[in-house]
Amino acid sequence: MDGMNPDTPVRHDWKLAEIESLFDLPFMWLLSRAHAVHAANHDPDAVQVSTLLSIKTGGCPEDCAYCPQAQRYHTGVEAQKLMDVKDVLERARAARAAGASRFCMGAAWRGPKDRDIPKVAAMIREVKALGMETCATLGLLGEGHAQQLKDAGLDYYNHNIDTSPDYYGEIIHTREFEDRLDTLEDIRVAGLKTCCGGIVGMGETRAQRAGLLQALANLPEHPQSVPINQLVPVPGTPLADAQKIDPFEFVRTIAVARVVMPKSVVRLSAGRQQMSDEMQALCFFAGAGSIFMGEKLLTTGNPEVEHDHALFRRLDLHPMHLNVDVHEPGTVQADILESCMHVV
Ligand code: SAM
Ligand code: DTB
Ligand code: SF4
Repeated sequence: MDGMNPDTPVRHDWKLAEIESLFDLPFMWLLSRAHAVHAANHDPDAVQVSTLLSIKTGGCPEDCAYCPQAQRYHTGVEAQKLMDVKDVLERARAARAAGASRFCMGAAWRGPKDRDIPKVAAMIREVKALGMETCATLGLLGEGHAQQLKDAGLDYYNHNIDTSPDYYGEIIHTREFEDRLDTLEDIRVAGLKTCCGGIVGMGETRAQRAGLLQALANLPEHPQSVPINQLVPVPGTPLADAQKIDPFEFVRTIAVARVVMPKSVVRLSAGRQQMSDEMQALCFFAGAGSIFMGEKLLTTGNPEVEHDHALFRRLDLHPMHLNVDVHEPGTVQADILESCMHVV
């Protein structure tokens, strides 16, 4: 079967039935295959570490059924205005000191207004000057926005398709699936790296999880970064009481993402606070090569940094892409590496 050989070339013509049959493999077979693809294309001991910051929180006009920041749902998230550049920089420095190599700035907008771009561009320039990779997730981009962000030094733009095209209408009504594809195209054309994934555990079927991965894998280029989020159910949102996805089904989703997009970095994204350490270990084995580190995602919780450092130690994992010579004694990064590698 295609996708069963770890040397399978990058493909953009995945059929839904092929992806469904990967999901249907016996669990152990699927995991062995996914790990083989992972090890053939990536260092399986290295995990890319990103930290998120909500630079503009709440009050969003959109109706995404999962989102605590949509104004129309009563979730207790207080709307705040766009942060000041100096406060963002302080948080980026702290994230770098805790071991993050990429800093992701998120805004609860449908999309940025023209007047927002210079301020976000200033944030990007300053964070970049710290030696970190930069990522922004600001919603739908308008004319020229992607290029202006690129010119400011942005490395990645995160824009998720969230779910399969045939389930999308159950989750979001205020913008179309095609609007998202247009923004993804703007990102690609501007030469930014794409971070694009979705959410599982929103009541979709396995076929729809396969449809999400098919839509991602059949983009003109595979996203360099593929965040797979497990729904964080937030009281007040329409999905507050969604049935939790079976943990092994979530691991399967990571494994199939790994096989169909062999060169991409798959991120074990939101939902880690609700996962056991053992489940996360299975996700790393199945091909996850990135996490968000830091006690908060945008508005919801994430594991404690110390807990993640200990998990890395217990699994002999280490953070990827530190921007200084990590072996130079006395640097913050050397201390982090040492702390992560120390066997407890
Ligand atoms: N407003 C912008 C947008 O929608 O593109 C950027 C921020 S938005 C919060 C970024 C992504 O976070 C969403 O596309 C969704 O995939 C993810 N997300 C939001 N709420 C979530 C939740 N409760 N559980 C899991 N993922 C969530
Ligand atoms: C992504 O795919 N997940 C992140 C990031 N990209 C922006 C966001 C997760 C948000 C979880 C809900 C919250 O904390 O508000
Ligand atoms: Fe707004 Fe983004 Fe949340 Fe949708 S996901 S409601 S666009 S902040």
